[in-house]
Amino acid sequence: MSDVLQALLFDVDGTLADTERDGHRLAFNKAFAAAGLDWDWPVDLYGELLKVAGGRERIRRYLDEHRPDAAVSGDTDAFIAGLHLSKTRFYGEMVAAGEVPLRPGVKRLLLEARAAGLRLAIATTTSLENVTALLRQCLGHGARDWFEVIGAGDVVPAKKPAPDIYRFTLETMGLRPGQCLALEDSGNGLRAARAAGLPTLVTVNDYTAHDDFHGAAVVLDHLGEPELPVRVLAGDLGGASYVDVAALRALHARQGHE
Ligand code: XBP
Ligand code: MG
Repeated sequence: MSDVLQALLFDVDGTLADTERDGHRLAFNKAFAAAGLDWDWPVDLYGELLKVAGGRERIRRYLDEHRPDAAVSGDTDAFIAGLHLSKTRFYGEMVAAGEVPLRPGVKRLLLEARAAGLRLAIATTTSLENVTALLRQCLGHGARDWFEVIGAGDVVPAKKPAPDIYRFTLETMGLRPGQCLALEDSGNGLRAARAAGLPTLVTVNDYTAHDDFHGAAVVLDHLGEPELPVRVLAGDLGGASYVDVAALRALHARQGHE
């Protein structure tokens, strides 16, 4: 890859922030309770359900596999859409209350990347509404504009692990995959990015630590900070103890020689 690094494409859930266990999962449970359902997604079950990207898709899988006899009033699509709308409201409230924190190193790296003139974008399965709520709460009102493109949710037909959202984001920016680096946290996300041709840095979390990360440029526990060194789980960060723009440029350049 002889291209120079021009842009960083960020996943949101699990990558920018720890959104899943204490965010989305609890919001689903609140929506179930508000709908009068006796459903509850404990931490372990939610880990299994996370194999399905997308909230509506996840509810459908649960219904099919765990509640095949559930009496759903009316049309199943409408039932799922209604539950998911309620879940999104609860999630927005939790984000606005500061209950969904950014991961280590994320804010620092975004600020450094902006200062270095790297272009920024988001490519996510979740909704635009959820992304903007998170950016506003964690990074301030103007943060939406740090990102040239926010590829989110249903703007493409197929969610990750399909590459569609990354392709949409690249096309909108007018960039080739070799000019970019994707940042992901899950096997599904990595597959989506790689299928779009993107070199990919992975930061794992408790839910994704055992996913298949074959093909990642490097796999880390988090992005790190000067006082919080990273653990390199696979690949090579060139001796850097945390992820900064220099480490990303070097990582990107090395992808051409592997
Ligand atoms: C993220 C997801 C979801 C969110 C979805 O995948 O699949 O966890 O639960 O939020 P990725 P919605 O990080 O790979 O984009 O409920 O809005 O779909
Ligand atoms: Mg993710």
